[in-house]
Amino acid sequence: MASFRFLTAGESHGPGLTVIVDGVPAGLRVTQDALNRQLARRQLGYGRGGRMIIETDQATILGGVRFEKTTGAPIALLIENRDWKNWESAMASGGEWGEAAEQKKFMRPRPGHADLAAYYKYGLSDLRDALERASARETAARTAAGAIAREILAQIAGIEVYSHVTRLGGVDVDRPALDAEFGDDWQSLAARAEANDLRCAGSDAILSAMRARIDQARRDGVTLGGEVEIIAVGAPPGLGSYAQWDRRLDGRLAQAVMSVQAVKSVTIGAGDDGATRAGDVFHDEIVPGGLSSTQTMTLQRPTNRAGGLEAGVSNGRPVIVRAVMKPIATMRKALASVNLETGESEAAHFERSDVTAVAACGVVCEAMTAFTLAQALLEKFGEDTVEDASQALLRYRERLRPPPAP
Ligand code: EPS
Repeated sequence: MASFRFLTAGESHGPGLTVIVDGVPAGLRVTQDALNRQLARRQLGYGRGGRMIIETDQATILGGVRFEKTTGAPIALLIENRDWKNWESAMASGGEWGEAAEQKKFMRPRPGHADLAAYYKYGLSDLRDALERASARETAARTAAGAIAREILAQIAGIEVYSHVTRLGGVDVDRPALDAEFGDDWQSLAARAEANDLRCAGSDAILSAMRARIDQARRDGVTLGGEVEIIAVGAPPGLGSYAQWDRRLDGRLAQAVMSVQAVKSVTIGAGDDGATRAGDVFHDEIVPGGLSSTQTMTLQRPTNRAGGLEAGVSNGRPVIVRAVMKPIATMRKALASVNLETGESEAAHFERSDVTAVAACGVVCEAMTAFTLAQALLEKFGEDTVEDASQALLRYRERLRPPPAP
């Protein structure tokens, strides 16, 4: 089992979210600023709701880091909920059930959310207990853990993880146009996306259409989903393994990204096209890449339909994961539901929500992708110190030499 892992705890309207990130190699530079930068990215996005105005997420490091360097001990983080001050009586961990809790209680499950599942599973008499933990607020904690994973990737291997929104509420980017403009220059594409409130690299006309769609959904009291693409650049070949099902990196990435609240579909590379394209236009040919500066032959893969993964192993090309986020289940135009106390048909519970959070979902999916890749990197190159892992990666790159040209 990988040493690098994380656990989160905390409720959306409790005092805060906590994260323990375990198995972080010693000697990694980690600053509160780096964590907070990622948290701030997660809070942005056209279509977010009132909560993001209340919160300015900040991670406080409670252990595992001294003078900006990790010690090998578990890293403990706290992200306080500013909204807690409005919920102290309703969400208190001590004392007795009272008027405040009663007012916040609900028993009309929202279709698509955790409410009904939790009612069956945990026998709840207040569905708030489910809402509070299942809320996507928890993704702030994941983003903080992911920020540490990003440092592992960057400092050991120079790997960077980007994302951008490709579809939103039925408005799609012009993919051929993006491919023609950026090709494999993911950094520039991501920079374009990062500069706007949709985190989308599409044209101004597409951004306007997306914003209009969000405005209309807000007026209609409904929510919108979309698709994000996550790209990790710089991963060496050989992460993951085909030797056993649970070591396949594609499967591990899919699990990590699918676990993000509201994600309903995960694809690796052009995986969807596998249902329509013949093999000769689906796979990526292998061609000689000429001599390197050290006079050894290199190989090239002119296309990357595999999304950087073949047989569950990274192949040196950018790792590309796409995730579809469903529309958020909490809606002003509430769907039909049943009051679980009376058995009567009633509209589902509604409280403050986002019209869409696809832009934020991209940041969270980056975090989960970074976490999974960092886990695979540390498994292969050593989990104890950054120095050991970096040296092991250098030696590995030395032996990554294809046979000499005939
Ligand atoms: C979120 C915080 C939540 C929601 C949203 C995501 O805060 P609140 O419930 O106080 O508005 O805005 O989560 C959902 C809508 C949901 O259904 O899970 C956040 O921090 O991202």
